[in-house]
Amino acid sequence: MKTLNVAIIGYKFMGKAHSNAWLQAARFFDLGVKLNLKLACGRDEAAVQKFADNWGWEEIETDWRKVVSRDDIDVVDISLPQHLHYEVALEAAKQGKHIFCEKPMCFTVEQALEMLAAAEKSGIVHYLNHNYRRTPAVQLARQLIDQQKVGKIFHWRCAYQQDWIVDPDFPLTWHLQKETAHAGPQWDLNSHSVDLARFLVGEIQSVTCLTSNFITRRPLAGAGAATFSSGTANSEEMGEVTVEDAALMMVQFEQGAIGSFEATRFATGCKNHLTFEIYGSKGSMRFNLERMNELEFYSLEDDGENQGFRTIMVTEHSHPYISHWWPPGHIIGYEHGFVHAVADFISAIHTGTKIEPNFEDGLKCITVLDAGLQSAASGSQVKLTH
Ligand code: SOE
Repeated sequence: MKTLNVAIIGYKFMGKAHSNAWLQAARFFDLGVKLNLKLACGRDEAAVQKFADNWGWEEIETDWRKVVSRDDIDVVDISLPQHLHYEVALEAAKQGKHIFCEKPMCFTVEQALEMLAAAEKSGIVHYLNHNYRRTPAVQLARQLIDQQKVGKIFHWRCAYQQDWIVDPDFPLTWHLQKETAHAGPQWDLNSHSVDLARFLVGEIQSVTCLTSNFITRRPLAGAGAATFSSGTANSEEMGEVTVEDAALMMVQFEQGAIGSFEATRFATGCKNHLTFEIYGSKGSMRFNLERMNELEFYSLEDDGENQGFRTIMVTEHSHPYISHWWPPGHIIGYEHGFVHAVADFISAIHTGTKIEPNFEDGLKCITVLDAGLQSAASGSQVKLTH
């Protein structure tokens, strides 16, 4: 059986979620190849060694350029903050490595075009980890749409609400600085929501967006400060927040529907509250990531007096991915979408096929997000040219 040697670059939150997926995929899916957790890379040698020991990565490296140029590496997993995606992905593509890259893809449309061109030129499998697409309930929503159970879609309503920086003492982490994040929730959260909208409704042709800042200065980050975690001993010194705190975007879809996207880290009480609603000519659907095993469905095909939103428990073996896991009602979690992504990514490599979302999807997503920032800056609608 062929072995694929995987290297992961980055070892924080996404490094953890991806490592779990690289380990679990072979245990729950018949991949057709053997996965070898060959190498973990990060600047802090002691930290990445501890990470590698915990997850079973064979070797460590502190220089990503050495990783992507090694002949014995087949797959590069980019689990880094987004300001590093472009440079690493370009070099990994040039070296012919299959790429499993975290979202959001990069900073600009130009970077996305270059990443896509390099990946296509090398003939590699390139995947952009919008992990929520591989939530069984989201896949079921797509099946119901494809079966015309919702009919023509009129409305898309989506909100991705978190609250981890509502505390003014939360420090100035990389997510809150333009040079490392490019933008705030418009990039970090609306990238997920736009990907889901493209997957479930279709392409977007125009965007109108506004953004807001609620806290403009924060203490400089001390030790342990990270996503969702304020760490300790943050500095007395303050720094400027250089990205938006919230974004509100309205879009026109090419197929005629209109859509709204709310993205914020100031929705107090909402932890990872990604919700969408789809309203169509024959029915409607509602999804809430914090209740990710459920999909609410309304059908005009039900008898008149029996019409109403029903909650589908998406845990039957006939539902997407579930047959690989547990009996009905034994729910799955956040980490399972990453395992589904690894399984589908390896299948794409093994069968020489494409996987979605990939860098082409990423380019279309970045185009929408960037149009949103342009609209917020100008105060006008921005029409997209694909
Ligand atoms: C922080 O907002 C974050 O970790 C995002 O970067 C992830 O993409 C999201 O899935 C959870 O929240």
